[in-house]
Amino acid sequence: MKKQFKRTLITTALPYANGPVHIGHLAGVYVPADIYARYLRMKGEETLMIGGSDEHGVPITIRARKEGLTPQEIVDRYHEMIRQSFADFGISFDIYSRTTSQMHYDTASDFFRTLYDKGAFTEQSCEQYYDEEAGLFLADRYIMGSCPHCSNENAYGDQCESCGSSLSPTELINPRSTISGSVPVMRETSHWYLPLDRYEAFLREWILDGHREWKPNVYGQCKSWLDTGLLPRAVSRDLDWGIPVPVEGASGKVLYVWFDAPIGYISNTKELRPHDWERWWKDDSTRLVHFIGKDNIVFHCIIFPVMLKAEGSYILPDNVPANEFLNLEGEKISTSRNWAVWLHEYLEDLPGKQDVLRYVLTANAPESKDNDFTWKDFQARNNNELVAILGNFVNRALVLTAKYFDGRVPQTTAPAYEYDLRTLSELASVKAELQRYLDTFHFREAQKEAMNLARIGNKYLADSEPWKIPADSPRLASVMNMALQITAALTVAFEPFLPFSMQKLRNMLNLEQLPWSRLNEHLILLPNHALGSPELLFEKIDDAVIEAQMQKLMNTKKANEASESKPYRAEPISPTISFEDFAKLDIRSGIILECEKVPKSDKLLRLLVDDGLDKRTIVSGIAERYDPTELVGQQICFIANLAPRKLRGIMSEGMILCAEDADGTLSIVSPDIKVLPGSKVK
Ligand code: B3M
Ligand code: ZN
Repeated sequence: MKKQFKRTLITTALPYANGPVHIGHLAGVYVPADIYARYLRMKGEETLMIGGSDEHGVPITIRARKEGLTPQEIVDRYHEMIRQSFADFGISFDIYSRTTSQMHYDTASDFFRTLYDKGAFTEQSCEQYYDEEAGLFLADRYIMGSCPHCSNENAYGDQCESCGSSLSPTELINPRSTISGSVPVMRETSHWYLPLDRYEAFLREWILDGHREWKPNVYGQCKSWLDTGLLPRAVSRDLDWGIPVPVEGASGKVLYVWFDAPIGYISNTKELRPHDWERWWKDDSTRLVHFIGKDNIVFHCIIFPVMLKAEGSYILPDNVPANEFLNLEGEKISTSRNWAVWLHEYLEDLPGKQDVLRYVLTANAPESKDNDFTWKDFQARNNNELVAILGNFVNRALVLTAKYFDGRVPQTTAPAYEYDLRTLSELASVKAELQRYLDTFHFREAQKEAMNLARIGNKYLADSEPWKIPADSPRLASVMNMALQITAALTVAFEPFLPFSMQKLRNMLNLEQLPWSRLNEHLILLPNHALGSPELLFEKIDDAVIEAQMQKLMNTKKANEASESKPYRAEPISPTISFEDFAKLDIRSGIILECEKVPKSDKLLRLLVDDGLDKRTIVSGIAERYDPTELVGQQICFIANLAPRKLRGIMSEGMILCAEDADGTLSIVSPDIKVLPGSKVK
């Protein structure tokens, strides 16, 4: 027996607030969730869509350290940016909050405490890397060393980005702390664990027997986790950013980010509905649906449900329609390599085109396998589908009505031709199909069905050829009436997918937003109803626009190749010297008085330098970098007591100091303010 639900609680993965959001986020989670939420609301079903930023976790602390900011400053910046991007793209959250809210701190702490008091955790001690210089335990990401598989010297404690292997910090060869650079030591610590292994039987029954309807990719991943066997998972960390473990003697420990983040769904519901949040979380007539990407499946299908089950009073997810990944021009989207289309940049470059992106992302949604976004396809879908099919139909319907009926809906008469009847029956089947696809999270098929409605409209105009019918014929009125009813139906069918454009279309029709149930009515618009003025719903996107976007990606690629082909390693440090050794060097500042190229040499310049006591000649190999004339008057540093030596027949009395870049580029080391020539450099 299928359960009867009274309401739906939709949650969307909480993006980490350590960077802006890109098309992959939108395609995988937020657009599908938004389509679904809008659809349910249109059906009049009680629905909440919950979102928020995930503001804990190590990547945020790393970003903060890199930028010299506090983690709070980082999350404040990106939370706001992400929230704005979602709002700009019409993602219709009922709430978009954050995991640094007081409500969340309280909710997550209480949740932990309840499980703790119930004895749901085990406590285990383990050895972990500790940075003695910085005085803290190191999260996996804070440890670097050589990869045991490919000997990349900059592998992280959890992963080698060069060969892709996942690692544990103890596997690294020559580990070093990225915080102090020191060699970490093993130190004992203890953590609380959620004993997932004890829930295997429950999970098998609940998922493998009870939820065979889950998407094959989701069901399959769960099955493979369960078949491999589950291990206890640590739910605390030694870290100074996060929610403190609310237990005595746990100072310096915070909740593991994957423990607190999903509780964020509960906290945010509470923040939105302080008085009846329990109805949404603890009443089994509520249907809980998690929208996520495939890398989050284990957390939403196994770990969070175990937490909820252990607590005892919560419902479990009814479905977790996780998506695969979206690639960009054939390559994996990568934040660190800047291989992405960032939502805020998209809107700067293509203002007002939110719906075009929503459309293309849904048309290519990575529902059952990884999929690819390309700018060429983006252009083609805009020009050949949105403009040529949907926009064209709507435009013809409205322009012809404006022309022949003064912008008023004409009277209809009974269907007269075979194609009138066929069109009516096709309209009815569109609604049934559309609904079937939406109910089962097949959004790309659903959107295709909506587009079919516009195709039916175009076909109808091609069959009936209104432009050939005499203006005063009742047949023309009837044909245009049908075309307008299809246009009105489109505002319903496309509303979940293209909310901005449908608002625009409703304005053209002078129509309010209709409930889903009216989709297959043939008389949405009453005769004589006055329409608004027709406008273009979509516009063609030119090659130049697409080329500019491709160029942007090419530039990224070039920059990446340049930095990746030469993985930079500074030269090893020379053997240690004593202070006495150092003091033997007499380094001075000087000013270049004269400068010329050494004949028959590409590299050498002859410099005449004021050393504060006298003038001296120095020969230096910087001719490839500096033009002799630009150096006159330049301050330099030089070794003043180096034994003179002959270079190309010129006696050089010292050596000037230069920094040499990895590619051999030299640059003169110079005091950053004017100093007297002969000043000691130490
Ligand atoms: N922030 C991971 C991610 O963005 C994580 C999701 C949390 S959902 C509770 O992929
Ligand atoms: Zn490796």
